[in-house]
Amino acid sequence: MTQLGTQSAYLALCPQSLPTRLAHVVALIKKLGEDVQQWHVKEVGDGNLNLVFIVQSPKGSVIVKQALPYVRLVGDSWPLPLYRAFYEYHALTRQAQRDPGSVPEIYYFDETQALIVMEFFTPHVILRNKLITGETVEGLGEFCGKHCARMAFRGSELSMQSSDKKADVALFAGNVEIPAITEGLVFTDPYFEAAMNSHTPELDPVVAQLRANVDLKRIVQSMLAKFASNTETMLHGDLHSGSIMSTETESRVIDPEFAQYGPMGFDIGMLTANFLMAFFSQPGHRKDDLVGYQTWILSVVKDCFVAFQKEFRHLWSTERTGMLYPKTLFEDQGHSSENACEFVLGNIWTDALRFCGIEMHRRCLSLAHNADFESIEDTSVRARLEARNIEMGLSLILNADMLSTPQDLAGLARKINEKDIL
Ligand code: SR1
Ligand code: MG
Repeated sequence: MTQLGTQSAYLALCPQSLPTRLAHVVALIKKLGEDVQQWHVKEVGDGNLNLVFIVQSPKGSVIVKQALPYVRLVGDSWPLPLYRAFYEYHALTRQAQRDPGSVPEIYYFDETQALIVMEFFTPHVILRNKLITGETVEGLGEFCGKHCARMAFRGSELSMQSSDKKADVALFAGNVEIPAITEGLVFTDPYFEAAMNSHTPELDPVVAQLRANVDLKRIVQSMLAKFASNTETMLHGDLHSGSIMSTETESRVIDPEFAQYGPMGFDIGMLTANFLMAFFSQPGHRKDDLVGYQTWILSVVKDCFVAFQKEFRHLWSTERTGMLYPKTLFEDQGHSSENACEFVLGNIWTDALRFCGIEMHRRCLSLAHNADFESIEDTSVRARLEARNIEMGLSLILNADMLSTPQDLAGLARKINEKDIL
């Protein structure tokens, strides 16, 4: 599938050059037809890093995603390796095996051009936009929870043969700069005055108090150590509501270019943070049915964890073929492994809550804020809602082990949502 050696040097595409430059690609011709005059190209990349083109013809449509050699959000003062497309390609193939149908099908990959041609999900839209406009998605929590459980379990040595898993860890270990973005922007920068940080000005007192909390910094650094050194499964690495596309009834996961091997609680924790940020930001977006919509978002959070735990237990009993907690040591000795499974799930839960709290902080304090808060124009309203979000994050990081169930988590969010912090 790769065209290594047959392509000229990397050159960024543009809507005008794309049809001619990709006219030779058989996979595209199959999808769009060979008359490139009929290919309509639109650049739609609204993320922080890449070019994303929708290419449509009367015959069909595809997405062409191409990495840029720098961070798009910042510009060429922040170079970024093109090799992230290689890792995204490998992550997509593994996701497709581990949770079939959950991610776009790949039609073509060109390593030199750092581009992937893949399935265009339509009429799906980016979930974050739906959450801002107040739309519901049937089965969202269940889909997300199941997906995270399948990825966590099937990418680990609970399931994989150690030789395969270790080879995969080695492959993904070549990706240094992308995890470094997360290590800096997510785990470190929010907690001091880093150069690229920004926050809503009215939040100053809240931010000063947060940055003075040494216990908080210690715990967050311990989570960074886990993120950087615990390679128990392959992560999506950037699973937020901008990495999910949904219709009213179905959801899909996109954009795993931050994939790396890491701790099982990371993806579900990051995603939960994005649901909670949608929850806390709602008063900035609507008055009608505010409570009803916030209640729905919390039901998604609960459904997601419940589905994660259910699916994980199911995989534990049906697909535990790796070297971890082997049946030879439990069932074959007449010993139940249920307690062991609950122990593993308990660790994932507390890790997830802490990762969740950290993500809630970074999206208000570091680089790359999210539209949930950022699109609230009145900064005094925005700051009031962000202050609740920051307090929830703090509470999760400091007290993760005091929350036992998804209901406890939802209860805490409801309580903090009623507080006037600013
Ligand atoms: C410089 S990249 C900033 C953010 O965009 C990506 O989507 C990740 O969330 C990253 O942290
Ligand atoms: Mg992304």
